[in-house]
Amino acid sequence: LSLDDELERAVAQEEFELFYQPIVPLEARLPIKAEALIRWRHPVRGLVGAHEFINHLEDSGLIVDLGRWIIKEACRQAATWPMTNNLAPGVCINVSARQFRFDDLAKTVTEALDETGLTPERLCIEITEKLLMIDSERTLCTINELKALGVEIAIDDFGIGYSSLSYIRRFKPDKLKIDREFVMGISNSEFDERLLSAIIAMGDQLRIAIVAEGVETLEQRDYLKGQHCGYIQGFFYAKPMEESSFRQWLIQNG
Ligand code: G
Ligand code: G
Ligand code: MN
Ligand code: NA
Repeated sequence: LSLDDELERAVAQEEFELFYQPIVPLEARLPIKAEALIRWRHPVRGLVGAHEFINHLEDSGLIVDLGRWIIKEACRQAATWPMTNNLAPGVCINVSARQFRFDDLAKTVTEALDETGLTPERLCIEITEKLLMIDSERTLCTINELKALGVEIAIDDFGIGYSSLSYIRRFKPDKLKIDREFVMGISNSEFDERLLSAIIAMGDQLRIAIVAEGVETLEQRDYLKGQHCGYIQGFFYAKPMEESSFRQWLIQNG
């Protein structure tokens, strides 16, 4: 069986599940968030990471139907998470170009919120800069519909590849997720540190929350905290984990 055939079978057999990685605020008055990351429980190969199949799901178009399931499943699970610090945790969902093009995302999201009772400000949709480059008229329209629902928009992998300030100007995201590549410069490159600090200052001026990704060390965490970065995500706090473990994590770390 080819990978594409296997994936089609896997969608039919519902072999996918969502893992969650904490996104931790560096200020107490902000809620904890979690990024939903898809995993494939393969009957023989075991747990398979998204990087091994996400492009195939995109190219074959399977991501459209599965994407609707991802949005509903993430909202359904997030709606049941316990409060931490009297704040309700939020959930961030990756959405790919094909979903923007071939699904009515505003409708899918509206249904998911209605069915699960999750309030819109607890949901964040992550998009990549690459998506913003293509089909930009339609993308802008969908993003504005999502914003009108009260859902947050984040630009993922910010800074690598396709960054342009015109995207920030045009799409006015609520959040920027700075790619790990920049975080890795902390303690190694003074230039990279200044660049990070400049991005954080820009976010502050524009009222755009900054999330630093791929934070692995105490030095990185401390630097980002010192610069008043809004949120950090990475192995320093936790790896992506199954939903029941994330629920435990919330209770222990909230
Ligand atoms: O979790 P992992 O490191 O395997 O993720 C690899 C890539 O797959 C990341 O770029 C991530 O954004 C993407 N990805 C993970 N889960 C999802 C998902 O549910 N939907 C989409 N569209 N992409 C995802
Ligand atoms: O492209 P995107 O940012 O959506 O990819 C998220 C993926 O990055 C997660 O699936 C996770 O496996 C990976 N990731 C998260 N935190 C870390 C980290 O601290 N270090 C490394 N190397 N990878 C990370
Ligand atoms: Mn992401
Ligand atoms: Na990213």
